[in-house]
Amino acid sequence: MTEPGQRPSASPRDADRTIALLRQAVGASLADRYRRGCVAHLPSLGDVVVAGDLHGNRINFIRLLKVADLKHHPDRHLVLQEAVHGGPSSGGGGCLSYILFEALAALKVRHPDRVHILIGNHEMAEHMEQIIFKDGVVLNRAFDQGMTEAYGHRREEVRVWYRKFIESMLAACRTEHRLFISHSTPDGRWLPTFDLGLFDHPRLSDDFQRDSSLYNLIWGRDYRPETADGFAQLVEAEVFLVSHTPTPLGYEVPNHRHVIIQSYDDAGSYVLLPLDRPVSQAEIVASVRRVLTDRHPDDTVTLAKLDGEPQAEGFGSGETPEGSG
Ligand SMILES: [Mn+2]
Repeated sequence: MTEPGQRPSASPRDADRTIALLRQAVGASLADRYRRGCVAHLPSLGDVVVAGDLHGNRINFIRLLKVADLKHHPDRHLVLQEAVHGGPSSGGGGCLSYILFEALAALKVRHPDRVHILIGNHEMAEHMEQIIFKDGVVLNRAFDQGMTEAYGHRREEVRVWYRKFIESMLAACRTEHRLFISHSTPDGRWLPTFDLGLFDHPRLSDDFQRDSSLYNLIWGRDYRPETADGFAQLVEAEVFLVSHTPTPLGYEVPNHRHVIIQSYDDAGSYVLLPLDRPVSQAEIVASVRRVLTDRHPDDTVTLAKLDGEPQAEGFGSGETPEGSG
């Protein structure tokens, strides 16, 4: 998941500015007009771009913003997930995915009712300080190192607000036509005790423990048809659009209900779906596109702005935040 030649310098960031941004992002998340409990109920109008795990890939994030083009599509929504862990490192070995994490916060401030951020297990692990390894590297430690390079002795102050932002994320998005979008779905053995009350929680504060329903929702990797049917019945859905499981081709169709997509590497993919009618699993699969199909020459300019400081005023577009009405 490295991006050769696109390695940003680990420049120090202004802790006060970041905290102010995160505070705004938490407010925007909780005031999202489509939010009930910790679920965004998308309206039966317009369309939605859904991305899978981003894992620090800033280039794919920038491409997704261009693809979604929210400015010119007032009835379009954008669903994003799992920014932290992965992507490029600083010279000092710090994980730079905090840049993307803060960019999601900035985007939520800019489009409070149309950008919806799903919680992934890596955000949950950061919140819980639960160690996650990948390829022999402790991802949390690398993430910590990146934050130390950016914020120095103020790292813990910023981290408090990282936690609050994570608590304000969504457990799921759903459409009026029985499409359920979440980071993952629970394993079969967790279904009998799965607490649907999770989705009524106004924010995810008491859910950060092992074997909570949130934990089981976003860590699950059980794609057996009978498990999919069981959860579909439980949440009254037809089709599940998830991420979480690596898919070398960008997407995968493991059973008759799930479509898995990821957005973190060159095969990274997204879907664009209408919201005003039901979409079948086959239609979702047919709509899968690669994020990088058409890169733009100005991507690197946008990237430089992203790496500079997080800001809600947009990434080089000169746009101002939308009202939250
Ligand atoms: Mn995951």
